[in-house]
Amino acid sequence: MTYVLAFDLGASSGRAVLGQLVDGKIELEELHRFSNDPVQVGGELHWDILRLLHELKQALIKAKNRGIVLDSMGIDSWGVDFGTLNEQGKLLGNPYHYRDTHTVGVMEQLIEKLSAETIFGRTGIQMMGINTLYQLASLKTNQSHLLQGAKHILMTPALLRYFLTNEMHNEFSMATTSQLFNPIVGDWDDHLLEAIDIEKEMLGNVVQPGTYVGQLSAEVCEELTIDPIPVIAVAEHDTGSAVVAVPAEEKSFAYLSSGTWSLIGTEVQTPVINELSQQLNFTNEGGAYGTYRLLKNIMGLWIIQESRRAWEKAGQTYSFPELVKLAEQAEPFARFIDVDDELFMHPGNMPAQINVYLQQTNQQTTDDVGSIARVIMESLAFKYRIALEQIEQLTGEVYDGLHIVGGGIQNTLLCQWTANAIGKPIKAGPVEGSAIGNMVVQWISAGKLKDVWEAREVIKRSFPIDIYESKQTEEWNTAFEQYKLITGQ
Ligand code: ADP
Ligand code: LRH
Repeated sequence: MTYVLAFDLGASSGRAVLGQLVDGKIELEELHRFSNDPVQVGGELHWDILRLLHELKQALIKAKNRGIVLDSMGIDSWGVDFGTLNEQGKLLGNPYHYRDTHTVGVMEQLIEKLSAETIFGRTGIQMMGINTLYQLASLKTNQSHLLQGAKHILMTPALLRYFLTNEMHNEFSMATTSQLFNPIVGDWDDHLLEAIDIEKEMLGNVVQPGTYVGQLSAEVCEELTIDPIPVIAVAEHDTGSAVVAVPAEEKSFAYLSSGTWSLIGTEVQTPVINELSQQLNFTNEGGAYGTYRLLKNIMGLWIIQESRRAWEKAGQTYSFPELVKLAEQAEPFARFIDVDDELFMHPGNMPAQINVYLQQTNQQTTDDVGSIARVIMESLAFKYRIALEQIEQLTGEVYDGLHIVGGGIQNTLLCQWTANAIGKPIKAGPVEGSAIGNMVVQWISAGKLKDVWEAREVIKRSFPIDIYESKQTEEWNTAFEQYKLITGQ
């Protein structure tokens, strides 16, 4: 029996998952899991990219030691970040983490120079300060060493893939997250690149999800004493892979990919770039097989992760299930936050930042752990409702529920509250959405699955999907009005 291997790197953790197709069902096995810890150094925040490469290699060694034969492998990761390489293909430095402060104010400057209409109109991508466009503009302005002698820019999965194969190709789904790719012309955008003074050649060609992009290099095979493995450029943006794995039955469906970020949207065949999508600040990220993800990036479970880190630093350790339990016991609808407030974007003492928000909005501050967890979770659920209503406004469709995939579905209370907030049922599963979408693209390339719709049927019968019916509609509707009033939405 042969396997495919999916490397799925989220902002908080990474995993290598083995997949098999057995009697029309997918069987998964987590081969290797590791934390993804950004490193602060010299006042800057970077990814430990070589450590991540090390972890990928550990997974390959584990597979070898188990005698596992891999038909192919693919890598997906979080969006927008990248590494730069010189003429000899040497990495010029540790890639920045998108939460580093080097981009603060850069988007606003570029909007002044080019206008938001131009930037959004040429890319269809949500205006967010973390986008590659603003990161590169900042590096250029600050004459960063990362651009001194740089000849190549590779987005994170393409960079790791290059380390393993020696082949350089950026991939479509990931390329579109940069806000430098023009989906109408199907290429990097000359006008934007010129405005930030970056040569197009540095970004190179862009391959579509499902493309065979080489095999493990002789050097890597020798180091790990393994045979070459074919490598597929999957939908290398983790959200792109996650949406491939949504077990939808209808062409028109709404999803939430829930992890460090909450990505809520729908799948469309052409980007929706108009006045309304710009005004609502939606994005059109490229997906597999000619699709686009019309979605909104919402701050997500990052705020809980980061609160947990702050409590841990203060000597109080809570697991995620413990935090959920404490949230459940706290007073309902006592406070509200706009989870997308800039206060919550950068690493820091999140409970303290929440209290700053509460003070600014004349609400009662709190140091109670359960109350902090509760305000985050309730406010996320309400934000999902706002975004879902906006998606319906944009597409003219009415969705009969919301699919949720990703690690966040393990927070069953948040799933229930989301159902309550949107007044529609939630279909939660699978947890490993991105890894499954990653392997599905490999199987479609190998001809083992016909297309994404056959894949979605297979996913539906392979994994448990938990249904949460909406409850306490009146209370949640009343609280929603309060939430909107207090957060000014
Ligand atoms: P990413 O891929 O972005 O790193 P994941 O999809 O792995 O993120 O989701 C991680 C998040 O899922 C955590 O931040 C946490 O909020 C939530 N989570 C994970 N396990 C649990 C659990 N057992 N109970 C509640 N929440 C959980
Ligand atoms: C989620 C994600 C999201 C954004 C962010 C930077 O992991 O990929 O879609 O791009 O990370």
